[in-house]
Order: sequence, then C-alpha cells, then structure tokens
Amino acid sequence: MIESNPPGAEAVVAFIGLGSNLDDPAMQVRRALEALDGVHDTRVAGVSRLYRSSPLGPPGQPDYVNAVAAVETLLPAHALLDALQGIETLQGRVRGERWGPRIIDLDILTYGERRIEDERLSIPHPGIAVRPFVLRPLADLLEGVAELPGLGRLDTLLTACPGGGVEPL
Ligand code: A4P
Ligand code: MG
Repeated sequence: MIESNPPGAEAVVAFIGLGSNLDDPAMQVRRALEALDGVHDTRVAGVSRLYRSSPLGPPGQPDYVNAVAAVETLLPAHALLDALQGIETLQGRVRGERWGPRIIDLDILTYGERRIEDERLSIPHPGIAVRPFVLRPLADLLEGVAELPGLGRLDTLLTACPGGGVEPL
C-alpha cells in the first residue's frame, strides 16, 4: 500500500536536486523532470535553469548537468524518496562507486521545514551548503533572503560556498 499523509493534509514544498553525467545528461535531467511531474500526488511547481558543472568526486568523470525542481507533494518524505528511486531505476541507473558517474541522481534537498535523520534520509541534504551546483540552481527558484531549514539564508550560503565550475547550459 502507498503510504500517504492524513486526508486533508497540506501539500509540502520540497526541493529536488537532479544530476547526471552519463548518456546525454541534459536529456536525462529533462526526462526525470517529466517523470517527477507524473509522481502520484505530486506536481512540479518550478524548475531552475540547467547547469553544466565540474564533477565533485573521483577524477576523470565527465562534467555533470544539474538542476533543481520545486515540487508540491502530499507524499511523506520516505514515499517521495521511493518515487525518486523508482525514476532513477526506470532511467537505468546502476548504483556504482560513491560519487561516481551516474545516469541520473535525484536527491531531496529540503522537505518543507522538516529535519529528518534516519537510515534512509538526511534532510536537509548534507551537501547543500558546499555544492555550488545545488546552490546556483536553487537561487533561480528562491530569493536570496530565503532561509533553508537549519542552514541559514541562501545568499549567505552562496557567498560562503567555494564557487566556480558551474555555468548555465
Ligand atoms: N539518502 C539520504 N538522504 C537522502 C536525500 N536527502 N535524498 C540516501 C536522497 N537520498 C538520500 O544515495 C544513497 C542513499 O542516500 C540512498 O539510498 C538514500 O537512502 P544514492 O543516490 O544511491 O548514492 P549516491 O548519490 O552515489 O551517494 P550520495 O552520497 O548521496 O552522493 P551525492 O551526495 O548525491 O553526490 N558532481 C557534480 N558536479 N554534480 C553532481 O550532481 N553528484 C554526486 C553525487 C557527486 N558529484 C557530483 C554530483
Ligand atoms: Mg543521491
């Protein structure tokens, strides 16, 4: 059975990070955005520009294409993760080395104001503050003064983040 929030529950706004560096990355990101809009009880409310970014992680892998989507969802965070992992699998993702090349990676960056720490989820995603390929697209969707739960203002995070290597496609 699909886990769901109680009847009448308010939609939660979650930000989803998308990244790909294999098999036509821009196409993979666009395809995942379409699939995201088709997730049960979920709609895509906004999408950043697509960015080309230098890889973080093992050297010698291709550049990434990254984007961030804002979704409105009635799904609890773990059910949303299930849906994202379903999209990754449908697009043919095979889990390899940590931070290694991938067809598509979908991360829950934030889920409303919630903070979650368990065996399946860390929310807010622990990489946000040090990843320009997450902060730059987020800034397409949020004002600089916006607060990310537990992390502070977006403009402050952007100023402190080691930048470079991230350009709109
Ligand atoms: N998990 C925990 N919290 C979350 C969350 N907030 N959202 C768990 C999604 N998943 C979350 O993920 C491993 C496990 O993390 C999941 O089973 C889930 O329960 P994964 O996608 O299988 O593995 P991964 O992505 O290789 O690991 P990790 O550590 O999540 O990698 P990251 O942090 O996603 O980094 N360079 C550039 N330029 N652009 C990129 O997009 N991405 C990565 C991957 C590395 N370098 C990059 C980029
Ligand atoms: Mg991931």
